Amino acid sequence: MSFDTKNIRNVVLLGHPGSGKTTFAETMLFEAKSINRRGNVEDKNTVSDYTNIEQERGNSLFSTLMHAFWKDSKINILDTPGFDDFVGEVISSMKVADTGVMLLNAKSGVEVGSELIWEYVERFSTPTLFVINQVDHEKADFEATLEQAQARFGNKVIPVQYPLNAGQGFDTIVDALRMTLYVFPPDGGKPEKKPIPDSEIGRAQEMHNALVEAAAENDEELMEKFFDAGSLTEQELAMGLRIAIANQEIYPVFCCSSVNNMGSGRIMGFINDVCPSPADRPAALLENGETLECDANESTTAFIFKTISEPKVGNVSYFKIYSGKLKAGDELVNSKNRGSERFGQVFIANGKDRESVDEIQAGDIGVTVKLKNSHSNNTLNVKGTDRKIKEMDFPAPRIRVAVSPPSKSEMEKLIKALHQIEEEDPTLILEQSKTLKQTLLHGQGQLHLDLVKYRIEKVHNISMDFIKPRISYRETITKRADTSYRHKKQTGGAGQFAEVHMRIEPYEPNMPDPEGLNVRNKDIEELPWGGTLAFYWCIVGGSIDAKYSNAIKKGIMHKMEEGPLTGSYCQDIRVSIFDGKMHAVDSNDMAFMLASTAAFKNAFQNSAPKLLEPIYNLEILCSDEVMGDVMGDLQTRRAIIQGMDSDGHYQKIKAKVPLADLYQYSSTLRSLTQGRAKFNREFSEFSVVPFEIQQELVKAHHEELEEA
Ligand SMILES: Nc1nc2c(ncn2[C@@H]2O[C@H](COP(=O)(O)OP(=O)(O)O)[C@@H](O)[C@H]2O)c(=O)[nH]1
Ligand SMILES: [Mg+2]
Repeated sequence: MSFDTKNIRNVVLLGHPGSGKTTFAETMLFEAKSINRRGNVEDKNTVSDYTNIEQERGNSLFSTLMHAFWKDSKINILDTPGFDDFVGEVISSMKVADTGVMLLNAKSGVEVGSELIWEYVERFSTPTLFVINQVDHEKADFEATLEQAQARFGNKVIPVQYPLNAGQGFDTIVDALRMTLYVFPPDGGKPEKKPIPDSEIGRAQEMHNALVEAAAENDEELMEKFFDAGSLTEQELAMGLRIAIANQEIYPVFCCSSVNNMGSGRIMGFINDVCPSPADRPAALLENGETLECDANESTTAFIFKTISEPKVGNVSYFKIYSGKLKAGDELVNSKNRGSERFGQVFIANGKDRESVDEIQAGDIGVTVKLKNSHSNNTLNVKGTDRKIKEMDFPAPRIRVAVSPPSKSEMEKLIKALHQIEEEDPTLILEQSKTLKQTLLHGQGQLHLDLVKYRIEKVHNISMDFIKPRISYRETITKRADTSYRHKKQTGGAGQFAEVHMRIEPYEPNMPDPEGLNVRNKDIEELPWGGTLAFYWCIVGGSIDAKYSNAIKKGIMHKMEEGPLTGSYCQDIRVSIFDGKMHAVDSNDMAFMLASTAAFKNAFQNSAPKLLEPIYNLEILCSDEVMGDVMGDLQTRRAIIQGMDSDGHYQKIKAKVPLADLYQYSSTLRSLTQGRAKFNREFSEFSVVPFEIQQELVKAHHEELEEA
């Protein structure tokens, strides 16, 4: 059985953690009879949250692919984790989805997680519905949630339904699109359809008209019909809405109680009738700027949006067919590495359960196992076709930790396992930092890195501890110093002799030439770690042969790489070599290198050296009520507030904060605000470390050197 493109609906469930996405997916599957028993999050038996760690924590941490057959459609459902830490899972699911379903929690209104995801709805131009869930909750406030959604997401947010009796005992929905009242039996499921009572007819009609207007707005023919007849038929309405939704001109709002199984059937019906099929979406963008229509009769192109490795199975790849068809046994060529891959089996999935199928068509989402060398973001084509679907972009990491090194043999195993996780997770970066002499993990948040640790320990059986990562400081100078150093050694046969006189000064672009010196040659070098070394040759009268200038510069670079204060990189220094001595027999490159290293070190100590630390721009989005706590905490982190902005119900704080004070910021912020805040950070500049902190760091470095 293979579904035609036009009958496929790829739906991604979005929203703040706890809004009920996983529960909603479960009711969809149950209503569509994909499962005959409805699990729940509390009993840890939902189809979507099937991994041990998700069940342990009671939250989704990975995106999960499921599907439900409803009327004519195969609805592929991608349930995503709501935490901002796992935004990578959201991005990859949104890449392949054609409709977003954003769940809002009727008892808490629009929460920060949903706001954050909205950014991606806009970026991907995903046609999106809202579902105001949990209307059965005693504290449910549908109206307030709807108002907040309109305030936050704009006046294209238009209700299709409202609950007649929200709160405990909820069982009735007024549907203004169908102009029908739905009354659910106590255990949910299929509602009884009734006429809308007189008391509600006014409001329902008003909502209906708003929908009709939205549907007819961009279609003159429909508009005329509407004015002539005073209404549209259900089919005309659906047609108009289909276009309006696909163009993101309307975000219709539904209501639902997932836990009581009331409302999901109607929403699936709407997805079937009105939401876009993959062929109704704009053609997919390719890396070369061309586009690709979703057409089953074209040659085959598949795009891998997610890979995971499963114990016993190995590599599991999730892919979408962007054009053509894929049969089990087909061979495709990876457009990145040109390797040929056999899709021995093609599956459709419901969480951990996979069902093998013969073929899937353009627009559909499938799963395969045991691909040899294909990863997330790779496009595979039938031989003779060469396309690359535009790759997904993932946000830069926000936090970092260092890995406490276990024994050497364990370390090798650990790095290998981390590499494997890194390969599956594009939002995680593993870095072996030579300068910091640490293995670092950069991720999206504490939860994200905790999940990595969990997998390393439980799946790979390696113990792993996180420690505080070192900070990459820089060293520079603040005043001029002149110095000279004579290197002289007499051992057995040939001796070593070199004498170097140098001036060092803080470097600034376009600074005047060094006072009183005669500049012969300027070598201004951008350093690989940032900043500049300006190396001036000012020797007059041949006191040092120019052939030694390279060795002298090397000697300086050597110390610039391991600064005199704390062993950190040095930057922004001008060194002028203005005098010296050499010996006809005993002078050589080595001698001049050693002399210049020592001279540089001396001069550095005498030029009021300063330690610089990395400063990050921090941007925090938080709700009003936690603003005070967030600001209070920032004050303990040497933060400099740059600005505050209010954005709907949210406050945006911009600050500059030293990286050294951002350690564990992600978990602090989460516990401080119960998840009602998020942050981004970005390197800004290096700035001078306060004197007391500099002294502590210098002392610590010297102690470390003595120990070694
Ligand atoms: N009262 C009520 N609780 C719900 C509803 N939907 C979900 N929940 C509960 O809300 C919590 C979070 O649900 P879950 O599906 O895991 O949310 P997710 O994080 O968005 O996937 C769980 O305790 C659910 O039982 C609902 O419609 N009504
Ligand atoms: Mg969930």
